[in-house]
Amino acid sequence: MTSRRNFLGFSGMGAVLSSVASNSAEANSFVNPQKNITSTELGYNPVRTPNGWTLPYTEKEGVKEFHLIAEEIEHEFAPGSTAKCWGYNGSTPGPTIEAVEGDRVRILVTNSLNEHTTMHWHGLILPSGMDGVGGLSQPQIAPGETFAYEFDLKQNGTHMYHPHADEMTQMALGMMGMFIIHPKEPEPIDRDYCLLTHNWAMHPGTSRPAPSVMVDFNLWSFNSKVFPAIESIVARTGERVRIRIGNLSMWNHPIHLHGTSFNVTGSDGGRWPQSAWRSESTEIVGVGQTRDIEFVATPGDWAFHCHMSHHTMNAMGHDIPNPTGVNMRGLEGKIRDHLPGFIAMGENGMAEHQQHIDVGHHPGPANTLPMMTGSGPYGPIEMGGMFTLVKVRDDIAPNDFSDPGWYNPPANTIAKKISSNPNYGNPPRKPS
Ligand SMILES: [Cu+2]
Repeated sequence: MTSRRNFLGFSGMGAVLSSVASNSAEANSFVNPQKNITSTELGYNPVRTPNGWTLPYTEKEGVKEFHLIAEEIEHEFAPGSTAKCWGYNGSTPGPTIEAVEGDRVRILVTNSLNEHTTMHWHGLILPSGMDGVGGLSQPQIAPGETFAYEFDLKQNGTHMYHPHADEMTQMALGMMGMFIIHPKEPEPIDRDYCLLTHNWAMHPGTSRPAPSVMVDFNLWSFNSKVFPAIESIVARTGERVRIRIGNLSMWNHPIHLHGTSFNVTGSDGGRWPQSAWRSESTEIVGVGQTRDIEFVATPGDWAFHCHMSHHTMNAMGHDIPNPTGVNMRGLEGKIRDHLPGFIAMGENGMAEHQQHIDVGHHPGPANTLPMMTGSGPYGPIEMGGMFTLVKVRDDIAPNDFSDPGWYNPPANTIAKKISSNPNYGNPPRKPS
């Protein structure tokens, strides 16, 4: 078995690749879509995986060979919360696999876990024995073993991969990735992004996701990151942007984009004929499904998030008594006699949670993210979880994906205060 260290060198992660590539004939044939290879050379416009990466491959006698390794990793959801997760090649989600319809691919899967695993290619049309269901379509891949999967790509679209062995545990800990198959003919997309949704039960103060939780999760992620650690989707005004969204979590996610009407244009069935497109502002991406949305970028900083409002929060108690409207004056001191540091919150709403956290006098449990976090140019954004931004500017170069900072709106196009008098005006109320 190749040692993990050697393997990572061979797989070309980051700077390691350049030193290996210069003195290894095999590594010279390495195709790394993240390095400056043009879309013409690749034959497709590569997908960008925010906070993630794309798996390089070697071309071997007409077969594209990829190598995944299942292993335990140290993962950061956002600064302030790290966990021992399981993933592939050093990350969760595992690296995005990209290939072209008609390619023959060989995917080596090395198991570096302490229990067996397999790999299922979710949505792919392939021989039954390559489908990766442990015990059904193949023997389990024991710890230390490497299996080879090899098949022709007979379709195009947005697909996923995940284990089909102790699936509940292995997926709960982060083992999953996206598998993008481009059509033979290039598509008129300027920027192509992919996001994999997931949920995690990180009990307060702990550092391993709990696999036995079925519904009461407390971290909701795009590409295993939570707001404000999720990279922005960046585009230039007028560009056609596609975001491919996959769901291997335990909930459905109504994914919502502000400021535009997008088209739902595809799935694991590839890019649909235009007659099948739907104009939406929110699209439910069901468990086990993928959906592609496309829109023409308009300038601004636009929220892009799951519309389940608890899915845009970080760690929180879901079974606390309702404090809204409860007069808690006097209560705080009495509870503090028993619980030093207790702060009575929520009488007027929950927004004060972030204020208390931000000023630092209400630290939460160790390794646990506050429920609301993140700040914008006008103050706290009061979000978490599956929330990020689409940032569109007029002056972004074609291959520039760097964060352009905050949007500076044109004069007279921003909501503004016109009164501080609570009795201002005469708003009509529903007649009694
Ligand atoms: Cu959601």
